[in-house]
Amino acid sequence: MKLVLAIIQDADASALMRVLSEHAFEVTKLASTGGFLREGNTTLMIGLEDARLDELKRHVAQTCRTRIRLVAPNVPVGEQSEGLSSQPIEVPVGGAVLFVLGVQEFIKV
Ligand code: 2BA
Ligand code: 2BA
Repeated sequence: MKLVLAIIQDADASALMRVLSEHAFEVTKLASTGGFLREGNTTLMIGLEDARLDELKRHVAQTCRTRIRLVAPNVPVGEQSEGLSSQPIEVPVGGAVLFVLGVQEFIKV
C-alpha cells in the first residue's frame, strides 16, 4: 500500500475530489499553505493499493492545471538600482506535487 500526499491548487480541489470519488479512491483533504507564495493550497492524503498508483497519477495529471502567478520581487526600497528590474516575475504553480510514501500498516479499529 502507498500513501500519496498530493499538493494541489485550491481551484482544482473540488474537481479532483469528485474524480477520485467517482473512481472509488478514498481521500482526506487538508488545508495547507505554500511556503513560497504564502497562499492557501490543498493537500490530499490518498491511501491506495500499489496497483492503482499509475491510475491515480493519471487522474491528477488530467485534472490539475498549471497556472502562472505574478509575484512582486522582494527587493527592499532603496536597494533597487536601475540595472535591476522590480517588475513582477512569473511563477508557475502546479499541476500538482506528489509525494509517494510506503505504508507499513493501514488499520481501521
Ligand atoms: P509554494 O511554496 O507557494 O510555491 C509555489 C510555486 O513557487 C512553486 O510551484 C514553484 O514553481 C515556485 N517556488 C517555490 N519555491 C520556490 C523557491 N524557493 N524559489 C523559486 N520558486 C519557487 P510548485 O512547484 O508547483 O509547488 C506548489 C506547492 O507545492 C508549493 O507552494 C508548496 O506548497 C508545495 N511544494 C512544492 N514542492 C515541495 C516540496 N519539495 N516539499 C514540500 N512542499 C512542496
Ligand atoms: P470520508 O471520505 O468522508 O468517508 C466516510 C466513510 O464513507 C468511510 O468511513 C467509508 O465507510 C465510506 N467511504 C469513503 N469513501 C468511500 C468509497 N470510495 N467507496 C465506498 N465507501 C466509501 P471510514 O472508512 O471509517 O473513513 C473515515 C475517513 O477516513 C474518511 O472520510 C477519510 O477522510 C479517511 N480515510 C479512510 N480511508 C482512507 C484512505 N485510504 N486514504 C485517505 N483517507 C482515508
